[in-house]
Amino acid sequence: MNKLIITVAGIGAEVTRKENPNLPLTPSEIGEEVAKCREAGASVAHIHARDKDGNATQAKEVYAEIIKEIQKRCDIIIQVSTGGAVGMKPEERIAPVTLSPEMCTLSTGTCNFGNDVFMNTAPDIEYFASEIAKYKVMPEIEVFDYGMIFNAKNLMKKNLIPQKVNFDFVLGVPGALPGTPKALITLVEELPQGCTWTVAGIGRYELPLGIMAIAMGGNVRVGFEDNIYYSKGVLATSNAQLVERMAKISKESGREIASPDEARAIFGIVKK
Ligand code: KMH
Ligand code: ZN
Repeated sequence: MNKLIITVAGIGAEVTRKENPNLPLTPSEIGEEVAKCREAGASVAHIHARDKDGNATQAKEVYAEIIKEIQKRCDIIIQVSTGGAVGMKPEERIAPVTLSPEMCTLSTGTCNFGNDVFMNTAPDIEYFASEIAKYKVMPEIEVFDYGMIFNAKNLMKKNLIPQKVNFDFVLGVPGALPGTPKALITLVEELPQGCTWTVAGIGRYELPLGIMAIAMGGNVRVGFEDNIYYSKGVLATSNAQLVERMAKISKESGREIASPDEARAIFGIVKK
């Protein structure tokens, strides 16, 4: 079994400080928080950006500032979001990819997202894939619903994405796949050969699905984008607290934690 790769998704596009006052929002807050998560065991940082009012933005300049604040503190793999927030246009969402970070996300289908719709039409997905390839960024495939893994396989057949990628199974978004063991196992059974996977359990599913992934040889994503609680009714004091718990469970189970360079080797990323 490979060492465990922990991704921290510490910002998100939807969560607010009203929901968890410990949410990092500015580039320097994000830089500090990500560095603490790196110390706690994270090797990938999934990044969203916020404007001065705390609203989601895909502005290249804000992402550039965040990347600078992270890189001056640590060597974590930076994975920018191309999902942005619901309602954003593809041309807006792709902006951070033009900074050529090491990784970015690529959602391969449309799904309900609470009361909203997270739109990813087939032409838009191909547009994202071609821009991601143009800027030599390693995509991570975000799967919220069952059909999305088959859409990703079709992109592979068309050589629009690499044959070896990491899949992130995002389970428990209201309106998409549930956060059940059955849903996770069903997706893992469809994983293309040579690919790796991560699970991002939403809300109360974060911990049990993370423990499953540790046991099954997958990887884990935690953080305020997915879950703001440490336990039922108790807010997490930081993203690092959530990372630290996963790292501890994994080590106690006999599975070591991958450093960013070890995660680069597992994902086939050449350090930039
Ligand atoms: N904010 C969600 C609608 C991604 O980062 O690639 C989409 C999202 C996916 O967060
Ligand atoms: Zn995201």
